[in-house]
Amino acid sequence: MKKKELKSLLEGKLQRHYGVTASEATKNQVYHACAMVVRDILMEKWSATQEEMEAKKAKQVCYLSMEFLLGKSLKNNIYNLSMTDVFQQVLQEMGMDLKALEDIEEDAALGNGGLGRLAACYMDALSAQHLPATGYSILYEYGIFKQRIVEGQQTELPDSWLDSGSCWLVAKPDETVEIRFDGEIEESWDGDHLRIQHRNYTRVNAEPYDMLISGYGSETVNTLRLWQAKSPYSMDMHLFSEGEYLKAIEQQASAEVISKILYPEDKHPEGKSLRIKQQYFFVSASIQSIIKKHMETYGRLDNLPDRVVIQINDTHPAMVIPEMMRIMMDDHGLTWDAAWEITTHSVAYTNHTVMSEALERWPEALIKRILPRIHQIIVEINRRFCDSLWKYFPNNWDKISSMAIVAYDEVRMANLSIAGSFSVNGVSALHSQILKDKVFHDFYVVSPDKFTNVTNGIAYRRWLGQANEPLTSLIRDCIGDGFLRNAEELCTFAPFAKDASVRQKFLEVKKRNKERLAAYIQEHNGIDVDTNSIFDVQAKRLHEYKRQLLNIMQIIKMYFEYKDNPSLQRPSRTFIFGAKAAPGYYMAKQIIRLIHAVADMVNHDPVVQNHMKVVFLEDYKVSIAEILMPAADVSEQISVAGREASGTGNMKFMMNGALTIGTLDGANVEICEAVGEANMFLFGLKADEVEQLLKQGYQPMSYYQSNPWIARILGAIMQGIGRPGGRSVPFVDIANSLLISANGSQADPYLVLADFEEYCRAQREVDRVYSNQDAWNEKAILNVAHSGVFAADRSIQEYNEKIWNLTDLGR
Ligand code: RUG
Repeated sequence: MKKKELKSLLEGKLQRHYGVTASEATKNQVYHACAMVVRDILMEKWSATQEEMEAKKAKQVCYLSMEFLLGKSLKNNIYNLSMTDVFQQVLQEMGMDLKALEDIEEDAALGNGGLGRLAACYMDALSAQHLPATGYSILYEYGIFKQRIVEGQQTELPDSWLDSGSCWLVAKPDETVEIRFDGEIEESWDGDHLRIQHRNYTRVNAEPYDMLISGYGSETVNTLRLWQAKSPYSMDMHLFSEGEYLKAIEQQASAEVISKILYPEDKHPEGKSLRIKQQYFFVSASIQSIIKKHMETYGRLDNLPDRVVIQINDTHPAMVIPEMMRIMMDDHGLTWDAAWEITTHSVAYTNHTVMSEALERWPEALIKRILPRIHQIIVEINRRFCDSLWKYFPNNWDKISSMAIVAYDEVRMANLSIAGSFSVNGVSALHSQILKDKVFHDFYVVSPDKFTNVTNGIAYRRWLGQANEPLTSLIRDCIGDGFLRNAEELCTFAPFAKDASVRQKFLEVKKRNKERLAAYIQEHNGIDVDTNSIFDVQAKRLHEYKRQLLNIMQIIKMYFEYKDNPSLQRPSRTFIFGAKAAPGYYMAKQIIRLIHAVADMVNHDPVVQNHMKVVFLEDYKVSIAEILMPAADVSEQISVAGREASGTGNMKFMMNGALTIGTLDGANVEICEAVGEANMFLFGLKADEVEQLLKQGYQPMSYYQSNPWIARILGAIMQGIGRPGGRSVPFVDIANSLLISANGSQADPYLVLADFEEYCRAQREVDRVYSNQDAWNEKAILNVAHSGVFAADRSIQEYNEKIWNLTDLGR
């Protein structure tokens, strides 16, 4: 688009929507005008995509996910439309700055972390690969909480993102569907046809809002459909006139609370009825809309699996299985067998965790009360499934009951997901292997062909192209810009690692990015960090298995080493953390507090502060990650082996030229394969060694007794950590969690003490390599060059080849 045309489009929006000229408009008005212009352009492409899908009778993927962690849209859409330059120029002429407008937009943070961000990356890649897709989720009014640190402790504030975010939503009120909760099921025979009637139910309307999903350089614009809960009942005027104001709106409020807020729990599902309602609400709305559209087009359901594949992102949308059965049997009169055939050929399940506490289980009584018909269907699926297992495991009731979907008064969503789908995939090679060998081994024995792996990937044009313009232009200067369409071309950057002038330029790029982050830290934390120090970053959700504690213990050790020997020669370090803890996760919150106490101690110590600093970035989110990743030298991926399903932050850091210090866990294994062991810092027990140690009886106390550093650090943690000469805070519970087994539970279940010595060794190796800047930069460039395999484009191609078999709209 030419400058002139864009200018007149923007002026038109300002005039018609706000009654102002460009020179009168506020920044906020110009932001909204830009969003409207972009949305119009996308809408045209979206209509063309829909037409093409209809003409080609295309097969599409319906990606059901409770979470889509989208971040900001304006910059991404303008970039994908290749309109960054023209926007910049026109806005400049209007006396505005594109970057400043981008900053007005709040992150759309409809997700907790990796799982939600993955869904957003995949939507982007699907459009870029011109593959037809619709994402389905909930239009949460409040996304993940805003984290505020008060006196070193996390507090949570609501995140209302819609003020700046609603301009990306297209309301589709005519496509509203009805969702039914509670009540009773009445069965009656109509000849030989069983009639199911749902009586006394509570009705909630699901209203769709569509977001248009662009992809880089692609004409395909896909849809992300977000459902909002609305009560069909207006206020009770009788109660209102009686003065019962709260009661008058009670019914309305209890329906609308369903889409009020994203659950901020990450791998800590609780048996809450609101969560069940959220899951069923969005699953039922989505599948009703999918089936309705399919019936309008084809008038039959037997060909549904040829036109639609329903990918469920973790077990959260697993109720799609009984819900599909319900709609096909009760509303369309299909037999059980016909409905089951269609369901199990349409649904595919991605597992994202091996942690048993994160595999969802619902109290059966709760499902029965809230979703009586769904409960009946789940019970019948379970009966038939257990029958079918008999032939594989005759007389083996233990095995069958461990695989059952309903047992011990619980509904096991993972077992339901496996039984009701045609594909089960893990998200890294190691994780998928663990699923087959351990977590779902018995299911694997029954249906080995169902199981597959698709290693995660990232929307690299956002994480490299947009977030790191200086590095992108250095790569472009060396190898051209083909890598922005085909990430595999990044490998042609590898030979430049040997080129001294490229290494020098790489160093300058890193320095610029570190300066940008340093300015952010100065502004938000008031801490002055040295951009010549190693920027060592751990940014991810706070969870014990991710072992932020291991990192902070090593930092305390370094602190003591400088105190013991102030002339110690080492490259200086800036340790940077970004992490939200689930509000109810006590130990995670304690660890955040410990990080702050250590920061207070280190940053105020006159002897140490010139050698090291500790920084905690408040409210870590997508837009902070975009500043953080490009500036990192060291990427901390230090989970206990066998627990992190994949990780995706590890990929983003690598692509921006950080060297990984990590265990052989999740996708770190594949990072190691791609870049080579010599270009990262591996340490720690491997997954099978972890299992073995835990099985044979892990005694963390023996490490405490034999390693004087561990004893000294834990002693300090117990006694109290804080600013020299100031108040210190004791962290007895943290130390105890590593040493004492309470109520029969394993002390230090994530083997922090077992891996401590090895981790410290790897950190000294980081110092050694960093001391030779040339050697470091060579390795960093090789990391960038070998990161192409972690593009979401590759993951999407694999999903398509192994599972989806979609129609390519590009051909
Ligand atoms: O913890 C996993 C990450 O390892 C993974 O990279 C990400 C995307 O696959 O999903 C995360 N995850 C898992 N988030 N929530 C869950 C709970 O099942």
